[in-house]
Amino acid sequence: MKLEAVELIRLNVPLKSAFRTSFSSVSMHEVFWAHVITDQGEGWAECGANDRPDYSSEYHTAAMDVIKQFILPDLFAMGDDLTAEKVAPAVHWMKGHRMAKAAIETSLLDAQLRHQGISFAKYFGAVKDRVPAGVSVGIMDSLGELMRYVDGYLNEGYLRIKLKIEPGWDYEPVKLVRETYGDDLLLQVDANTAYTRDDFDLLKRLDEFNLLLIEQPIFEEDLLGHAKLAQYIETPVCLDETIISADIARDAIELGAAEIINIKPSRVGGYLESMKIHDVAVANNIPVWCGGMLETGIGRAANLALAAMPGFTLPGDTSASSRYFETDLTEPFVLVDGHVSVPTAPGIGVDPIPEIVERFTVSREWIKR
Ligand code: NPQ
Ligand code: MG
Repeated sequence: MKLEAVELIRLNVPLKSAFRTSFSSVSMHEVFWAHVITDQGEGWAECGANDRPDYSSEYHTAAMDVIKQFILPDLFAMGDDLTAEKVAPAVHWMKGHRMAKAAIETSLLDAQLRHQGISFAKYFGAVKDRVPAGVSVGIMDSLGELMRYVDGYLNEGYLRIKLKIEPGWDYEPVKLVRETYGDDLLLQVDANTAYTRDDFDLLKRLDEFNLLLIEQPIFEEDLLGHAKLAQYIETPVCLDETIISADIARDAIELGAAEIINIKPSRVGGYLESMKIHDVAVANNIPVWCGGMLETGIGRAANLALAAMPGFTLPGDTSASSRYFETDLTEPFVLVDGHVSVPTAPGIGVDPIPEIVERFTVSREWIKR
């Protein structure tokens, strides 16, 4: 295909309630979309970069700049030879910037598959038409507030609860949720790297609660530290921020640092790399689940297709649109019997709703070949 132009749309979408993790608390989803115009039609993707380099080293204005300055010139230069599968090799020379690369690769994959009449789910080899939904619950100001949210999500039918934790907000909230809802509740925690190698005894206390997993307990570059922790505690160690490629996934598994993997397409450079990580995990009998950022329907749709692949055996963070937003910018994804349906239409299978997009648009910028 030939890339004609790209529109970068900056959006600020208010969250229904503040989302607090060990590294930030946000009330606004500040994000941008890549909208590509090709000779085969249009494509859309949401970039996973936050407004600050807090989850990873990327942030949205930097990702937009690297797209404009380096990624697009390389892709424009490819003329008719461009395909979505050729993006990663073409920009491999560029160190990092995986969320920026993922946004462009995904929007081109969307254009390509819409043109071919193939859904993301079909392209990925999905085996489900709906996926079990978990929900990510932020750090709260009190245990009472936490229980109100957990109760609400369970009443909506979410099949798995993930609690954000940090030193000082870990043992007590986990204990209260476990004791309130019993041993059958699928319960896990996510530290977003908030602990250190000195906290292993603190983390071992959570073994009491039969958690599904503990996600990214320590520094994302500390593979050995996670391997040591996995030996020291019973709770399975799941990695998120650490796993930025299939090669690192393979090494983390071999070292025993990753007993479970959260596959997050924007973090690893896109859905093609995500498929490779899925295959590495399946080959090593490592369960995977689909992680998320705070995606609008444009990002959520693509994640659901990935989560329908056979190796995704644990509920992911593919919550309904209403978990985060009063109004989604596509047809909303809804929770039915604890599951969310996988889009079946070509490409990502959903379209932006123009009048809603307008409402949340901060800026639009065209880059032409
Ligand atoms: C995770 N996602 O699994 C990430 C954390 C995350 C759903 O927990 C702004 C502020 C955007 C905090 C995106 C979930 C964020 C954010 C993702 C935290 O680690
Ligand atoms: Mg995480």
